[in-house]
Amino acid sequence: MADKTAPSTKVTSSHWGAFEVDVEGNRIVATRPFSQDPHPSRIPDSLPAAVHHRTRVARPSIRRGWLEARERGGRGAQEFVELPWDEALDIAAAEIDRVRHQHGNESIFGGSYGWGSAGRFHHAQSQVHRFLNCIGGYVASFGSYSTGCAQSIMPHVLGVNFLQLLYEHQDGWQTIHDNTETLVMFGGINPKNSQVSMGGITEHETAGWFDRLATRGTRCINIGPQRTDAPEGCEWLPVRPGSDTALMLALAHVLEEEGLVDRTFLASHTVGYERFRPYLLGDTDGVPKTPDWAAPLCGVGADTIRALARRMASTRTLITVAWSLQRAEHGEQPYWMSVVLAAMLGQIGLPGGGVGYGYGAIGGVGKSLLGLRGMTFPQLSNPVEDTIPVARIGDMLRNPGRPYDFNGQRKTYPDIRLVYWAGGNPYHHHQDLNALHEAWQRPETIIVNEPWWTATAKRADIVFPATTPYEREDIGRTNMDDYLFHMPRLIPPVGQARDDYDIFSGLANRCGVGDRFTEGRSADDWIAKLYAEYQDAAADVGIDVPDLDALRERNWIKLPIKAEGPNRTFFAPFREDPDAFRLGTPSGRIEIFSATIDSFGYDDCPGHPVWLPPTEWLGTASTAAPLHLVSPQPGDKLHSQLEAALADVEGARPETLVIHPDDAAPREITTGDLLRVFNARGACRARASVSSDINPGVVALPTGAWFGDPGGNIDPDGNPNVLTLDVGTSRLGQGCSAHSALVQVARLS
Ligand SMILES: Nc1nc2c(c(=O)[nH]1)N[C@H]1C(S)=C(S)[C@@H](COP(=O)(O)OP(=O)(O)OC[C@H]3O[C@@H](n4cnc5c(=O)[nH]c(N)nc54)[C@H](O)[C@@H]3O)O[C@H]1N2
Ligand SMILES: Nc1nc2c(c(=O)[nH]1)N[C@H]1C(S)=C(S)[C@@H](COP(=O)(O)OP(=O)(O)OC[C@H]3O[C@@H](n4cnc5c(=O)[nH]c(N)nc54)[C@H](O)[C@@H]3O)O[C@H]1N2
Ligand SMILES: [Mo]
Repeated sequence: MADKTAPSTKVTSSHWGAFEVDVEGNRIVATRPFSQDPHPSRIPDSLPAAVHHRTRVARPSIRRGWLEARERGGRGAQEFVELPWDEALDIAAAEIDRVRHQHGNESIFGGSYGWGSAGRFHHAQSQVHRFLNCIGGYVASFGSYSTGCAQSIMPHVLGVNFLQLLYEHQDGWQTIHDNTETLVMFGGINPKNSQVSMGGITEHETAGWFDRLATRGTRCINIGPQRTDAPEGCEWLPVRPGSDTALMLALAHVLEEEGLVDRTFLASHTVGYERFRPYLLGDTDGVPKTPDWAAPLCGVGADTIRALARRMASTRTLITVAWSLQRAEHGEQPYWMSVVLAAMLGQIGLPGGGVGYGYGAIGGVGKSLLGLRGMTFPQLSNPVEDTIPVARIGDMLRNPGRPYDFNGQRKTYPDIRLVYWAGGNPYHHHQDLNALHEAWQRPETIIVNEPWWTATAKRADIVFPATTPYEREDIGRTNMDDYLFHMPRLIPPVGQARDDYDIFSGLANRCGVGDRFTEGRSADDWIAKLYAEYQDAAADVGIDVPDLDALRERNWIKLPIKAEGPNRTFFAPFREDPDAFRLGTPSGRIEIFSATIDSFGYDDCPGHPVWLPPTEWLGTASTAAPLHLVSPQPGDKLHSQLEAALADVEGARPETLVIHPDDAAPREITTGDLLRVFNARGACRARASVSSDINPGVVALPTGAWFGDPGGNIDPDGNPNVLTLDVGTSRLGQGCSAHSALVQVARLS
């Protein structure tokens, strides 16, 4: 095969979009925006420095205490010994064999959550899962930190697979533009977040659509704790975090009170309103959910609530809900209640009406493309059936054998002896990191494949250095983007890094399953095979894609898979004929009351949506922890990726915490001050940005700073997950509750 080291400038793809890369010798020296992108992301600016950063893992490394005495304690506190590849692979394979033979594959956790990097073949999750399946399976995880709670509740309510609804079936931006008069955005729609989309996003469109909505006169209302959650020009209705369900109930109450409920739609397309209505009116609990009831809970005036409800009933209204609302304790409730509110308005199934989720969360939502599948490295099947809800990893490690509830099932946490992680950073993504760190000491062995010495790599026993996408050839494509990329190998592997595929091939050979894992193919062979299958699948739907050599030559192509003009509203057929187009719920209708959920008997998620205050929110604020911390996604990177380079920039660390002037003044805090942010779970440093773009009582500290010091000390760079609460959203969803946390802030003198 021809030399795959590319000439000096090539385009590659990433989760934050395509970009041009300049290479000199063996180094990436600069990145530039891709010509076809109207709103390119600046995230790749820090990429050259990150790829060649001193924090790259240079060689296979084993923690000294583990290597010498199989000590478990000391993770994160001990030095590593560098070993030659063959020796390190021998040791890791022998340990994997020991654990699976002594304790069974049920004792191996391979959930390995995380975004890793774009590129279809070198997809770290697929690689690790395939390897573990070849050796007899592993405990997997269900759902995501992004939408785990919604993935559990929404099938009960709407009878759809939530991810399919999100990515393939929601109204496209053109449909919204043409039809929606009022866009009611719970949690905003943030172009900062829509920079990113899993698998890639080439033309960043969200900001451009907001310009067009403004020209058209669409009223866009951002309901949430931060003005900056929506583009400039949108109205801002500040609400207290965690209170959206109360606000939605009050909007629903106004509809009832003022005769604005679409009873015909409720009768023909929903079940259970008669069970919900007495709760709404207060007949069941003596508390009518009026605007006056909700006002002190959510911080929005009763008159404003009334006016908004009337506006929603009298115009074509699309309610959108950010994923952040369900990344919080009782996150099931605002999601369920948003459907009930939309059903009461009777616009579900009308173009630009009803309810939608995650517009802006990632850039691919609302693109309306013909889903063209393919290019998936087969993971094979997992002989171990046990899975955990993804965000319950801390509980799992802490409590082997403990029973727990999940979406109607009574389950038991497995007894995990070995953890294998590739393509994720739990010390970035998990909540209550000090507690995680204690639980993390329990397994006998932790193996991590990582390009960088992240907090997770530093707390592993065996670390294999992985290549980044710029060091290997791959194909970039996703169902949510209309471009196809050849991702060239731009530079040779940094240090002794190897592709995940090579690492797992090496382990598979040693564990006696080499042929099963590789099927006799090299990475090149796999890419050629998967690409050929993709080409065939495209041809089946009449789309011509060039062969692999031609794609290599062209670097990228635009695919003709974008719907021109408005798309067909997914619920339109159901709206027109609910008997012919039944939903996948037990009743075939939208379930305002769910007999299934009711039968679970969960007090934290009963049979219809209810107001359940979170354990930690402004309603339970104390002098020790008076402020609500939201920890949104960072604007300058993807999660913790590229942090190595960003943290080097003078003054960039610790991370910036946004605080309202009313909260800053009594603490004598001004912009630029160094802060201590703390609660009973931990503490981190942050740098103050005093701004009235945030609600009083709320502070925002983005995720993504690498976790520094374990134990009770202060995290130096500002990782909010030392402060967040590690509880499931409820027994139903068991999702991540990152956005429900109370903290105190003080100036660090
Ligand atoms: N407080 C709080 N916490 C949150 C959230 C929140 O809103 N608030 N959001 C949550 C959400 S929605 C998410 S999705 C998670 C994200 O959490 P993660 O997905 O775990 O975060 P990343 O930093 O993207 O981790 C990916 C890791 O993969 C590594 N990597 C990249 N390419 C490769 C490769 O080819 N091979 C290997 N082996 N490794 C590779 C990167 O270096 C990086 O360390 O965070 C969650 N945590
Ligand atoms: N640049 C960049 N973009 C990203 C990512 C990234 O790391 N960097 N990560 C991607 C991933 S994995 C995901 S899952 C998505 C996440 O997309 P989202 O879940 O939408 O994102 P967040 O940033 O967690 O939250 C958005 C806003 O919700 C508000 N909010 C928090 N709690 C509440 C509440 O109770 N009520 C209301 N009304 N508002 C609230 C906060 O002010 C916050 O800024 O973003 C994706 N986009
Ligand atoms: Mo996410």
